[in-house]
Amino acid sequence: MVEEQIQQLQSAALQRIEEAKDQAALEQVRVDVLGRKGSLAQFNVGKLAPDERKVAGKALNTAKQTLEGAFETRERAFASAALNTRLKHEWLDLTLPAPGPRPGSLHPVTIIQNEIEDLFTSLGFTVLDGPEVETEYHNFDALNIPPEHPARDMQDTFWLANGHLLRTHTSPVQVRGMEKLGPPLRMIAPGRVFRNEEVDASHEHTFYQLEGMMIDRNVSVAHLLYFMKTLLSAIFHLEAVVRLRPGYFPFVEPGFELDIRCLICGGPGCSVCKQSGWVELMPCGLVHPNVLRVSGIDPDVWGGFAFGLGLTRLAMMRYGIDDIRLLASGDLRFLRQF
Ligand code: 2NL
Repeated sequence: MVEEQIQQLQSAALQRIEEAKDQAALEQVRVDVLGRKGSLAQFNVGKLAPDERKVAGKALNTAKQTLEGAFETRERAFASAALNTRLKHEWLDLTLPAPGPRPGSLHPVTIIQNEIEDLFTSLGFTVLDGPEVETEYHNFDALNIPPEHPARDMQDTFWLANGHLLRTHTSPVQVRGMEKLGPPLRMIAPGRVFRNEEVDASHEHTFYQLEGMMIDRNVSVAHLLYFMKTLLSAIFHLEAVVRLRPGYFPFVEPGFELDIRCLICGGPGCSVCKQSGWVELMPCGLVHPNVLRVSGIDPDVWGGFAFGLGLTRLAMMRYGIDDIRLLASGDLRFLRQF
């Protein structure tokens, strides 16, 4: 009798399990049937006569096991249906072509630096590198800029607590080159330099310079002009027309400002050359005897020319970049154009 009731309950429960629409409905059936106050729990086997108790207990256990199995099967069906739905929505077409490589590109200043390095290397110059944190001696003293000299005010320097400084030009690399290599020598020193500047569209505290120097016997301003014209013609891909004006720098004597005929208007005058027909491009000169002497080179035997070139300014001129701050901005929209 009890056994029959249990079997009926089991079939009813199996039917409900089969009909449950989702996991929540299934959970409700489980509570109703297997729960602490569920329909199976109402059979109090303890109250039955011993022979009935045995049969009923066995039937209860069987029903419980059967139902638990059915719950599990239904649950798995729900899980796999959910997975199938998800997979259908996350479908990925593996036959589509790959997006292809996204190569980087050289920074505009690096492009110019590489070109100038190639040119000077072909003319027998060595490319030198040196520290960005320099001694006061190599940045100033060895360049004929004594402590009280106004030229120190011309350089707004980042001084470090230990008396060293961030180099304000790449000249100290050349001082180290003279000390180490001795004459005759041809070298260029490209690199990053630092000045304590108020930053705006045309001023940066960090920018790139390339200085160069040739020391040999009987080096004259004619050599200086020849090398500078060769350099500029290669950079601008045309026969550069240049002129020298007197300029003052403590490390050269005589010193010059080298101008190039305006590349935009070719002479008559425009906004780029401020109507003068010339663009100021390169400070240069013959190396001062004091500079040679302190680095162990005899100025009575050896002489040379030296020049400074603003790599950052050159890059801005070539590519028409109107704001110097773009160069170190790391903005990919800017960098991808080169
Ligand atoms: C500049 C740089 C110039 C030099 C730099 C130089 C270096 C040594 C000796 C002599 Cl070790 N000269 N470099 C020469 C002439 C001009 O210009 O930043 N001028 C504003």
